[in-house]
This record gives sequence, C-alpha cells and structure tokens, in this order.
Amino acid sequence: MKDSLPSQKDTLYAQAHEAVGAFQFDESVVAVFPDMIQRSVPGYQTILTGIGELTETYAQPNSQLYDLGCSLGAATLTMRRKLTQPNCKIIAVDNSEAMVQRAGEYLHAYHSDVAVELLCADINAVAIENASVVVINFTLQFIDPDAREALLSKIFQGLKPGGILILSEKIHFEDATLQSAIEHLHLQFKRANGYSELEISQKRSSLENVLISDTADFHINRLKNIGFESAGIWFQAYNFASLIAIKAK
Ligand code: GEK
Repeated sequence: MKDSLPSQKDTLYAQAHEAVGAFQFDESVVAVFPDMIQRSVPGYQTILTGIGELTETYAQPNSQLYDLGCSLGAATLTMRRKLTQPNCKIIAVDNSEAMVQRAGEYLHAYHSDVAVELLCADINAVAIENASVVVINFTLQFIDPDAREALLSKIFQGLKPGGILILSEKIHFEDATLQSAIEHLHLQFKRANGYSELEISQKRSSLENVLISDTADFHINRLKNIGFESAGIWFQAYNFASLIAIKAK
C-alpha cells in the first residue's frame, strides 16, 4: 500500500478572495487535504513513519490506541499497519463530518484484522481509557488554549503505565530573531512546493486565531507538570515538532 492518501491538488487559495474567512475543515478542504498537508508541513511523512514505529514499540496487548483529530486517518492507517499486539482497538476521532466520512472510505479500502472505531466527536468530550498509545498529530493547535491542559491531563489519566502520547504541533519561538529565521525557512518550503505569494498570504489570514501555537518549552513543561515522567522532542523540521511523553511504568 502507498504511504500517502490520494488527493486533488490544493488550489483553495490560488484565486484572490474578497474576504478570507476563518479556516474550516469542510468538504473543499477534504478533497485536497493530503496534498495540502504534504506541501505545508515539513517532515509530515517522516512523522507518520515515526508514529508507526512508536506504535509497534509501545502498543500493549488488550489496550486501546487513539488518533485524536484524525482527519483522513493517515496516522490511524500507519498505526494499524504496525500494530502486532493482540486484542487492541484503534479509536480515531474528528469533529469534521466531511473528514470522518472520507476517512471511513480510506480505512475500508484496505483489509486489516485490527479493529478501528471512527467517531465524529469533539476530542475534548471523548473518554480516554485503557490506552497504550495516544496520537494527536497537528490538532492540539486548533483547541482552545484554555482547554489544552485538561485534554492532556485526561489523556495522561487514560494511559496505562508505560503508555505513550505522541504530540505533533506547529511551534513558535520566544526569540524574535530565531522566529523570523525559522519562519523564513518554512515560507521557502511552501514556495518550493509551488504555493504562490497570494496562496501563502490568504492561507495565513485564514489560520489567524484558528491555529494558535505554543513554544516547545511550554509543551514540555506542561506535559511534565501533568505527570509524564519523560517528555521531549523526537523530531523537528523548522517550526514543526513532534514530541513524545511517556507515563512511568
Ligand atoms: C493527520 N492528524 O493527517 N475535536 C476533534 N477534531 C478536531 C477538533 C476537535 N475539537 N478541532 C479540530 N479538529 C491528521 C491531521 S489536521 C491538521 C490533523 C491540519 C480536527 C479537524 O477537523 C482536522 O481534521 C484536524 O483536527 C486537524 O495526521 O490541518 O493542520
């Protein structure tokens, strides 16, 4: 099976919009989503591969695995392929109906003996229980900042001893010089992937106040304060990082 999902080319912001509305995960985004995320997030594919490897290592028998903010199920697919432990279930959650519907089609297109439950729900409202692996791949950044600690705490409580949280996020830097240097690298990445200046600036406006990033230190301190014994970055490409947090055995 191919590692990337089929997709139309993302041209959502190629034409000038009179007013750029707040970004929404609707039908138009679903159709171009795999192309959009590949061309916008440096390291996305490497992170998916790492999620598969970490799943293979940390999944425990008779446990549940979660993909919170699953979009089209790319992380669920890689977790499902690498899962070897018996009697496990993957629970994939997204609150965009259009995403969940298309994710269901992708998940059914390939045979697997691993049970997957796909839920259209707010991840703030979903119970996390008997979990060995929890993935939040680029979704915490869309959650109200005031609700993030409660969500991460709920995940910590729901993890079994030795369980792992894999958290990928766009991050920012306190140091303004560092921020501008690294942001420039990301802009160059988008340009090299064919996005025009108009597309880049309209997308940026649409994500304003929708995607709210934290710094890497803020993430790590919050995870440790919540109770994770170990928390740190395992992968970073420019201003996109993936962290792991492991609960003590
Ligand atoms: C991937 N993980 O390809 N509850 C549930 N879902 C939500 C919520 C919420 N409160 N808020 C936003 N979402 C995926 C990529 S995309 C990242 C994740 C991006 C969902 C939203 O509908 C969207 O599908 C997803 O979070 C974020 O590995 O677009 O940058």
